[in-house]
Amino acid sequence: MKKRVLILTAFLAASVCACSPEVQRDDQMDSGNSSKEITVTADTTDIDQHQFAAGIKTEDTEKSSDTNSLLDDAIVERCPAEAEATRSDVTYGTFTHATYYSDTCRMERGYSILLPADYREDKKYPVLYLLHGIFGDEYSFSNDGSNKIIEITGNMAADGLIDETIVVCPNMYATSDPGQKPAFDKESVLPYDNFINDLVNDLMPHIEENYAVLTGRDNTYLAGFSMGGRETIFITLQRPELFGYVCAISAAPGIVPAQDSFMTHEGQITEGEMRFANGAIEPQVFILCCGTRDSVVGTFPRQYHELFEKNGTRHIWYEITGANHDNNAIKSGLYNLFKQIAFDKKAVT
Ligand code: FER
Repeated sequence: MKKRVLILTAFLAASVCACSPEVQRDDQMDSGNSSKEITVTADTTDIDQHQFAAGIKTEDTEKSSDTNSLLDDAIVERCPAEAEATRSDVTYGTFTHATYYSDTCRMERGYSILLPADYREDKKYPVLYLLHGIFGDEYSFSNDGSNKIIEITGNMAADGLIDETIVVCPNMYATSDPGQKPAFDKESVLPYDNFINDLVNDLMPHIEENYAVLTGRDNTYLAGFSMGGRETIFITLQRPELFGYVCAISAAPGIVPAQDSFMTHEGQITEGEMRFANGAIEPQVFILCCGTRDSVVGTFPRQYHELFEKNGTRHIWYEITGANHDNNAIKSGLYNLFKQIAFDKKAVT
């Protein structure tokens, strides 16, 4: 059944107005249809879904000049150029694709996995679960070379800052109905909120059984972009004992009740529940970040930060000056997550 969503028009128009001319050009590059009425069908193939799944395509104009940032725990807004560079002295890992049976979804489901170049069964590696944006799937990150995930993890491991790390990119749309598709309405979003069950009960056990991974929260990391950032926060609050290092990049609205140009969100939890349960173990590192020019989620990540502050939920909040809903934010979040891991783990050993 077709569902008409006219609000996208107003949203895109509003987001363009809120930006400088420079940023408008970037946005137009991606959608080019900000003044048109957009019809979102049940399969939502007629809007550019890529901007949601893995970020808007923008040129990286502002490179960080920070070259010696790894010796401390300071946040660096931009992923340093050398951290994302393709180096001839580093052998990088590669993404492959595999499947697992999900009891939650009652079907076989896919994931992409980045194994270090010299991955060996007789070693053990920490794991990052990395969650894509709305309309995405397990290929959203692995098909987009400009997020530099391979380079950032490879370079930081080659420099001895972090252990070689496995990155698992699941399909976050945890539905048991193969015909169900994501869209901006309450029913269509539910499978994202159900992903916590698939992750914890199906995917993580599968990864732990089939790969040489270190287990436990010290070696299990969670990060996500946009819709994936929203679920990262939700999952971390629900299961803080599972993930020691967490980063929610440009987190989408809907954890708490909200209204934006896309839809009304009833909220997964209340504002007062934006905290860990009393006595809960908390992540060693819990980062929230967002670009200052995010044209999709706007100030919702900041709202999460403010709720965390109000509720005494320990976290790191920072903004990436000039970044949109794009890979500049993704690279920054990943880099800083690994940087905090590097610092934290060095500090304890
Ligand atoms: C919303 C705004 C943004 C929303 C989801 C998003 C489900 C996600 C954007 C993305 O993943 O890029 O209101 O509601």
